[in-house]
Amino acid sequence: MTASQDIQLEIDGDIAIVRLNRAAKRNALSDRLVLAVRHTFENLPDTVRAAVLDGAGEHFCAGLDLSELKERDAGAGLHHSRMWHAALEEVQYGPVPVVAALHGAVVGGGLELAAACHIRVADTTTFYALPEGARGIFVGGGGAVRIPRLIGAARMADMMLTGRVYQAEEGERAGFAQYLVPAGEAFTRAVAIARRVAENAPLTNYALMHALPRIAEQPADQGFLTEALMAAIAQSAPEAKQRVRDFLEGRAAKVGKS
Ligand code: 1HE
Repeated sequence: MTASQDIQLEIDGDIAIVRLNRAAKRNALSDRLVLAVRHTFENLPDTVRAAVLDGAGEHFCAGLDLSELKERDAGAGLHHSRMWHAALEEVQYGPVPVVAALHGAVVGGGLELAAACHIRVADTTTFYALPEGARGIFVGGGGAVRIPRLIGAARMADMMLTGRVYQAEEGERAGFAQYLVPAGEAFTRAVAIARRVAENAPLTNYALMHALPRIAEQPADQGFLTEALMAAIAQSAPEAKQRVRDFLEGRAAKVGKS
């Protein structure tokens, strides 16, 4: 199934595989590709329970398509950034959890896109950078909000001020990725993780995507109440009750013994 010229969409059971497909340009994010990302996540079939986001070729994504970087007045620049925000919101707060399969360059807007995903699996070829500093621009795809939440504002500022590049191992320790795998194995591992995520009760996945990041931003007092409301809704679903019964009656896997 093809979503657009620049994106490949494949539905494999209840998993969607979304692949940036501009390998010749290192998957640089043209406006057309950013809009295709938005359209793809907005229109995933109802049967999909988790997604994998991959990049064709040796690099996940080289960031903003610099050939389209034009001089914009302040208003046009604002709208361009907001267009990216709307697309990446669709990844973060779309219908299903998204597992990014990272390899090679994860830079600039490519890192902003990866940061909008819920789980990042990086292979040992992965490197992370924010060349915006060197290009005389700033992040505009939500990176200033999402990247400090992964690695802290101090590390992000250092990357942009000095051009520092994080290699895969160091990047995993810093918090860019939750998983580090051997070269060439990010996609296979991301699919396996997506399949595991797809087995969860839909309301649990909804809570993790939509409630958890908001609770984490709330003052504790409000967070406790939001957590209680979400917990009450999740446990009241028939599927949750069945899953607890399955455990109590010996039908469900024990922790650590799946
Ligand atoms: C591109 C882009 C791009 C490659 N826009 N065309 N991002 C950057 O500053 C990163 C710029 N890219 C690179 O540093 C390198 O290309 C890579 C390290 C990612 C890969 O290197 P390599 O040797 O594998 O590929 P290459 O030979 O540099 O690139 C192959 C082609 O892709 C070449 O085009 P060709 O027509 O000469 O074959 C490159 O020009 C093209 N290409 N990257 C346009 N980014 C919401 S705001 C976000 C702001 C940002 O993201 S700023 C950071 C931009």
